[in-house]
This record gives sequence, C-alpha cells and structure tokens, in this order.
Amino acid sequence: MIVGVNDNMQRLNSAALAKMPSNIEVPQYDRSAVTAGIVHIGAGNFHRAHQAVYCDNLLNMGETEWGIIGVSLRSPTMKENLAPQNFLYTQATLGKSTNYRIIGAIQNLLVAPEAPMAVIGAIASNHTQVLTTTITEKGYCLINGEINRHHTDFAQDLLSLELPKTAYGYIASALIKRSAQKGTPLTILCCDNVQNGGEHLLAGVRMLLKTHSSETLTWLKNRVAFSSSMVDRVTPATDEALKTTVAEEIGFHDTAPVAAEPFTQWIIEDNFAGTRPPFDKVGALFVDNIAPFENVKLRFLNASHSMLAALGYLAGDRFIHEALLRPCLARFAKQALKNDVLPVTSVPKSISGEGYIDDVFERFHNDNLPYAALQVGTDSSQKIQQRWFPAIDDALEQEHAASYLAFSLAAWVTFIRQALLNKDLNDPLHDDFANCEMGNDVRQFLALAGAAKFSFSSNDSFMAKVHKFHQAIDQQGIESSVKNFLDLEN
Ligand code: CS2
Repeated sequence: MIVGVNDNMQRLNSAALAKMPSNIEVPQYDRSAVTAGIVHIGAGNFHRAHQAVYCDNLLNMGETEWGIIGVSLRSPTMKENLAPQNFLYTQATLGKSTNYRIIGAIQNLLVAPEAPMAVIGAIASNHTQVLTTTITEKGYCLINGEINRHHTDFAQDLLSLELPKTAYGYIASALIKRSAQKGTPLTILCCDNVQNGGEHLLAGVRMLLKTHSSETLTWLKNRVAFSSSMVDRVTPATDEALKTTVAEEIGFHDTAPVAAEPFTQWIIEDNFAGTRPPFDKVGALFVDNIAPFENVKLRFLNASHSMLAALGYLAGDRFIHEALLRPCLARFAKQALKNDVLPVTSVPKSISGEGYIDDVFERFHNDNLPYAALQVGTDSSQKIQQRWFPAIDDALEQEHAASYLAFSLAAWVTFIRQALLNKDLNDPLHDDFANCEMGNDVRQFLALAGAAKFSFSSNDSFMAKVHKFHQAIDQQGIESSVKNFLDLEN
C-alpha cells in the first residue's frame, strides 16, 4: 500500500498510463493523433474540471479535433506543473461516491508573458475553430457593467498591441493576424460566470480594433462569432490533502490534480462561426437564448454562494458546507432566493425555480468537497454586481422589499471590513477598500463594487435599510443579527 506522496514515487506522465490501477479511467484515445481545435485562455482548475472533461469525453468517443491548447495569461505555475506530466492530470470527482480519472485533452500550455507570439499564433491558426475563456470576472476589466478603457491593462492594450496585457488584447492581435492570412471562421466563447460574456468580449475586441486595425473590424463581421455560455461545476482550489489522496489512488505523483463535485452543466449559446464542436454528444445543451440560463445560475447558485461566503466568514466558518450547518444561515440564504430573487427572475420553462434552488443547497452541503468561503470571497467586488445587483433593481422596480438582499449587502460590507482587518482580503480593489473610511458609510464600499449604475443605490429607503442592518451586524454579531432579522421577517 502506497502512503501519500513519497520521494521515490514516479511522476504522472504518458508512460504511467499503462501502469495505472484498473479502477482509474485513462484516455481511451491516441493522444498523438489528436489536433487542437480549441485554444483556451485561463487554464485553471475550473477549466480543467469542466470544459476539458467535455473535450476528453469527445476524444474518448473517437472525435480527434477537440484537443486543447491552454493559455495562462500571467502565471507559469500550471505549465510548470503539467509540462513534466505531458499535460496529463487527475480529475477527482468527490461526492457520495468518488472517482478518479486521468484527463488527456490538454495538449500544450502557453504562458502569455513568456511566449506572446506563440499565443497569438495559436489563436490565429486555421486549426483553431473555437477560442474559449475562463479569465474570471476581473479579467473582463468592467466598470459599472461596461469595459473600463482606463483600466491599467486595457489602457495599455489601447496604446499598443505589441505585448498584449488582456485577453481582449491577445484576441484582437490574433484576429489581425488571422484576417491578414485570410483565415477561416472562428468562434469566441465565454465560459465565465458573467452575464453576456460574449458581448463583452466583442465590445472589448471592437474597441481595440477601432484603434489598431479597422480593416480587421470589417473582416470579422462575417467570420467571427462571439458567444456566451452558462458553466457550472463546483471546483475548489487544490490543496496538499488532495495531492496525497490522488497519489494513493493512482500510485503516481500528480502535482496538479483537480477535484470537483459530481454535478456538471454546460449550456451554450448556439452561435458558431465555422465548425461547432459536438458538445451536445457529451451532455452539453445548445440553446438559442442563453440569457435566462445565465440569470438562473448567477442569481441562484452564485448569489447564494456569495451570501454564505460573507455570512459564514463572519461567523468564523472556513467552508461553505460549515456555514450551511448553522440553521439560521442556511435558512437566510434559502429564503433570500425564494422570497427576494425567484419572484422577480424569469426562469426557462425547462427549469423549476424551486427545484433548482433546493438542488443547489444539496450540492453546497457536500462535505466530501470542502469549498472555502474565502475562495468565493475572492474578487467579491467583481462578483456581487453580477450576482445580486440586477435582482435588487428588479425587486425594487416590482415593489418588493428585497430585505434579504439589503441584509446581504450589509453583510458584504462587514465582510470586506473584517477581511481587511484580518489580512484575508483578496480583491483587485483591496487598496481602494483600505482607503475607505472604516466608519459606517456602506455607500462608499458599494460604489466601488459598481452599485452606481443600479437604481437601488439612489433609493433612500432601501439604502437606509442596508445601513441599519450594517449597524445591527456590527453591534450584535452576525448570528444574532441574522436570527433577529429572520424573526422580524417571518
Ligand atoms: C463560486 C463559483 O468561487 C465562486 O465565486 O461561486 O466559482 C462556483 O463554485 C461556480 O460558479 C460553480 O459552477
């Protein structure tokens, strides 16, 4: 019996595949016969547990075009981990039962600052049919829902595309090259938790091309499709415990395994230029109108995740499933969705709103897959403007009180203040928050998170409620204030 990772243990790589224990699934295809029809920007854990698994399933079915060239926009770490493993890694599915499989869909990883021309060349290549992105909310450089042309990185790309800084910059440079080569059509598909991601990608690329190459702008009109998708699979950051368990299971040392829950979902806007990968053969759904699906995911799953992260952190919980073990927090988050969000959200016919919410909470209870409150709390200034703000405006417009959402805003401001004090805050606006007065002005914090564009921020009675809840949390602590809130509401 092998115990954990030890010095003599061999590294996972192509040669290891033939020696895997029989219960470990390995690629059933000849990796050398696969071509990379996809370039993916943001080859982190989520991509590796979601899209790369869909591609691996296609390759296992005998398709050969849907290998992936991954791009890391900043850090070389993923490449350093995966290159010695021939880009193989273990995907552990952890739930009521567990399963470990080796994914072979990634063929190469490029680190943009090390090899910018290789990234541009890969996207411009006619072999590439689809360019996908998981660059996280902050990668879109948005302010009040629009691209911020003064964002440091985006402003650099506006000045020069010689060494691009943003995903927009890489895509724009590659399109200039692709159009000069009279290249084949390309689809650019957003796989992030942002509403209208494809439209943002188009807007950013268009802004850059207006400055750098108006001919390319004309060229792309009939040849490049910008699409959105709704992606879903809870995928925590990898820790040492996972590496140890994986070593025990597979008998090889994998420095970058990735764990995820059993549930997975991918709904894709059916708007492709050129070849469409047959993701529907492996469980994805193509739809004409993606917006209601994005809405449901952001407003129910991601919204309650962010509530539980803020409330749980303040209550001293490390993980989301621990926060849910506090009955008042679980009740608060579920009722927030059912009372405040569901009545003002249009849910596609194929989905039952109540059922979706119940399923989400069941998934969050999965204690075989601890998900850190602080992972959800990371970049929260970029998240709540997608997850909470539009629902608050819809609720107020339809004359609902939206008290749960007001309380959530108050808890979020308290979370930011507390995480700053504890040196736990990981957010692109960290320094701006640190410069806010630590007093009681919730407005300053909310404005930084993009509230100005939303009408709730100028609704005095709603904002007075947020302020009152914020004071209550300060005075009574999170659990008592939630309990008092629930007593008054019910
Ligand atoms: C989470 C998401 O970390 C977060 O902000 O809310 O990553 C969530 O786990 C995924 O969207 C699930 O699909």
